[in-house]
Amino acid sequence: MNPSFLPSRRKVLQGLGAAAAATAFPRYAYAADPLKIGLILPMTGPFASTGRQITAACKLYLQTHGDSVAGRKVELIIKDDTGLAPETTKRIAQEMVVQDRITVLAGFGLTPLAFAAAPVATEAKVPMIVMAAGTEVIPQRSPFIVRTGFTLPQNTAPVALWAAQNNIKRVFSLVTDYAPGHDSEKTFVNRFKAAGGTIIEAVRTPLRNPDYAPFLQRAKDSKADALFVFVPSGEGLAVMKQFEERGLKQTGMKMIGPGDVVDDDILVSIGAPAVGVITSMHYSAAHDSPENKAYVAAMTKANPGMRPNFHSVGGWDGMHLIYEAVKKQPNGNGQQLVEAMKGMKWTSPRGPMMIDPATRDVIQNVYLRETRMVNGEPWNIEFAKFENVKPSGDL
Ligand code: VNL
Repeated sequence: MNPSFLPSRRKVLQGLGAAAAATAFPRYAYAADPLKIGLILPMTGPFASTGRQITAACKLYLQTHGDSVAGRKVELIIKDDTGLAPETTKRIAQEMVVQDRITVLAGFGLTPLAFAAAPVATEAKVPMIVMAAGTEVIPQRSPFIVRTGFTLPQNTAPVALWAAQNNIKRVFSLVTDYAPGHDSEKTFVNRFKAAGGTIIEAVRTPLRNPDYAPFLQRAKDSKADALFVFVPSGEGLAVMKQFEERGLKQTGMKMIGPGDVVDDDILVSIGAPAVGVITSMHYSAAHDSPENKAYVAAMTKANPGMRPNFHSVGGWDGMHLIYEAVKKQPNGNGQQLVEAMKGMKWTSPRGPMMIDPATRDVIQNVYLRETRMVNGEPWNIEFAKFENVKPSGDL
């Protein structure tokens, strides 16, 4: 064919207009239509562990549940957005809609990336499964978003209550300066104060190239009872290193927060300094259930040296949600698939979870954990449970 008959790549990518035009024509799905899942994740850069974990979990789901569902062949298309470039995430989402004609968009390692892709899902009318990013407001950005990960208020509220009830009176707070950090800080500060606690200082560190040393020195000088920390997955190693090097633990200061700072992906690398950290989180690789034992064994077998973390279950359960929605609506369009997802309930490796039909967000148990050495390795050992915690963190 004469190449001049082909629309130029540039024209196709002119943006949302092109995406909308491509989907303005009805697309009839036949039983043989492949189920194409477009995974957009940070596979390189500072948040590559999130991409690696979610990719591993999605591939494992395919291996264990088969690469076809309701007669449709499942195809995973994985693209790297590097983690820090929302424009790249948006462009990839557009390409996946227009060129790859994906059925579902999925992945989304960080909040700004999920925000960037949301209008593409809305325009193209394709479900967008948020597997990692945790800012509460995300599902409000598109009626096609469904979340299988967690929210920061959900994972922060329990540890605020624990601190207030465990003789912690004065807290120094440190969060990463972007939407999920703000969510976490707000939840902690409001709930801890309401329970009688005092916040000495609340500092925010940049998302790009953070240097935690000066902040941890300030935390040490503050003589707080505890240091509250939220940093996104992957950053915990640097924070724990400074906490250790500056001798904060030796002063008797407790580290508390949502569980991102003691992420299972890096916990073994952190080692002994993590012992004694108290966190609240929806998933621990040490969660004691038959589903989780099977999951951890299979993930470790398929990915030697990798311990599955909380982002991995966002991927695993995202695949489950897609498979189950397609079983209910084998040839469903985007809207029908989202409808099928609403209210769905199942037992994940993390424990019971459901998709709240009103918010399209996840309702799940959140556990209090203490990092302890077990057989020479640190694990986040759950010691209390809050059931069916809402995305708002209301307990
Ligand atoms: C986000 C929140 C990302 C928590 C994370 O890891 C995390 C986010 C990359 O919403 O950007 O642990």
